[in-house]
Amino acid sequence: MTPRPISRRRALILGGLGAACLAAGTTGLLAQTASTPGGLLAADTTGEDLPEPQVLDSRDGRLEVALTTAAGVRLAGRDTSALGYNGASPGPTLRVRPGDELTVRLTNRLDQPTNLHTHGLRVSPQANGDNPFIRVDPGASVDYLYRIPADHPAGTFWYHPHHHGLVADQIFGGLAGALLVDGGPDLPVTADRVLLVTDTTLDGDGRVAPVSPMDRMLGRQGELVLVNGQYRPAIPAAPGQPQRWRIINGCTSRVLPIRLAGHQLAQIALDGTFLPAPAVRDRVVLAPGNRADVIVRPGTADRYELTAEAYERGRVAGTGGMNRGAARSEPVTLATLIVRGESAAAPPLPATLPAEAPSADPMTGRRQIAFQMGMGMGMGDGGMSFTIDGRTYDPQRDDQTPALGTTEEWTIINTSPLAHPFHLHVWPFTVLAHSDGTPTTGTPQDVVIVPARGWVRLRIPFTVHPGRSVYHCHILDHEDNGMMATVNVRA
Ligand SMILES: [Cu+2]
Repeated sequence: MTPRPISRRRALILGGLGAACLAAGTTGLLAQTASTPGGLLAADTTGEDLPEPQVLDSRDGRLEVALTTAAGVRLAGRDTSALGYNGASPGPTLRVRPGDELTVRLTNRLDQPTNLHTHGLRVSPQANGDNPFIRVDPGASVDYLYRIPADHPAGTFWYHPHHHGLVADQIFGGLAGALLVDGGPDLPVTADRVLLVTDTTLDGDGRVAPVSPMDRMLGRQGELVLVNGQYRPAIPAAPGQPQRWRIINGCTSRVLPIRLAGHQLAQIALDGTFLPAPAVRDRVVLAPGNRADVIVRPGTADRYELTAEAYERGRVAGTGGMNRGAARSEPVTLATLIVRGESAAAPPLPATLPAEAPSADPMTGRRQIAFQMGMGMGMGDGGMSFTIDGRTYDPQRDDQTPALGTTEEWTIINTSPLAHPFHLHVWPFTVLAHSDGTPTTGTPQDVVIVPARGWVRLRIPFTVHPGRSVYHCHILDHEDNGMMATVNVRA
């Protein structure tokens, strides 16, 4: 069977932002990009091979990296004024090993503050570690130092800005990169690929389109869904030669229910830690921030679409036409698997994987935490407030103060009509139960969807890394609007 060629000249109409698209907010980024939304984008790169971001590898226990944030990157095959690290979106892939020291000199060439979060890494939040309270002003540089513990799991993580109020704008603008911890078992694969999925909306001049108050309320979803900065790339493969795909949901608000036509996905890891055994699934659902490592075992020569199915996070039924809308994403094609060659059988999947043993420590504390949305004048965008336990984010306030060495059970309650993904920095959790009956993995993760008007129950070991950090909704528009709080783990 001969693979069908993919059209490189498929034109894509991007438009329909409409007159309601107001330049919300007053940030420099928005001021810079607020003009003529919509327009025609010729996506003539459709079918280009999946590009791999530059890889920066640690050597002799160290990786020293300089990352500069600036506008001006190639995205979807064209020159844009979107944002990148070292001139690229995504930024370079950082590869470290357990026990390494990673230093990052972050230089800010944006016209607004930024900083850096190493999403999922189990490293100290103190000083110049994974500290979300650090602010890097325009023109300034900050040196981060991350000491990767010797027992850190080998897996897939990512980095992105975390300056409160600008997180959604900057990730939607293009700032994200993969961060891999090497090690783990030898897997029967012939390729190991990063698939960092982001979404954004570009206008006809290659500028990131402004975002409406409604988009900020529901959580913005870009019209272009990119993999490693490319629009609908091709992923080459040979029959029976398995590949490891490290799929990272770097979208600002979009949930990705991922499916590969004609194939099942053998999930081997979630959020950077291995499952006990490959879980063979028809689809894998990733909230913003989640990662899944899967083994793909290519079938006979043909082309197969990798898609994200439709997903609805809920609906807001406001009064008088205000604040009413569905937080829904339509199905999109992410990439196409192009299989060429003679049919061949794939080697068997590994029977077991080095999953972490579940924590057996006794539960020493219980907390309830409520994600809430409410109507109120002057509160957030569209008159909607986004709170945790009735309060918006205050970096000065300690909201939770567990003691170092304890293990706690947290029940996250969602009183709102939208699902919100809960994310806790530094301290991964295992999910004990979901109100909607979603099966649990028994392994640690760092983002979990809290169903609309539902709850999740988590077990969180605070057994390493004293210090202050944050938990928040990973619909980053909600986080920027106040749906974030602090945790101070006291030594
Ligand atoms: Cu949310």
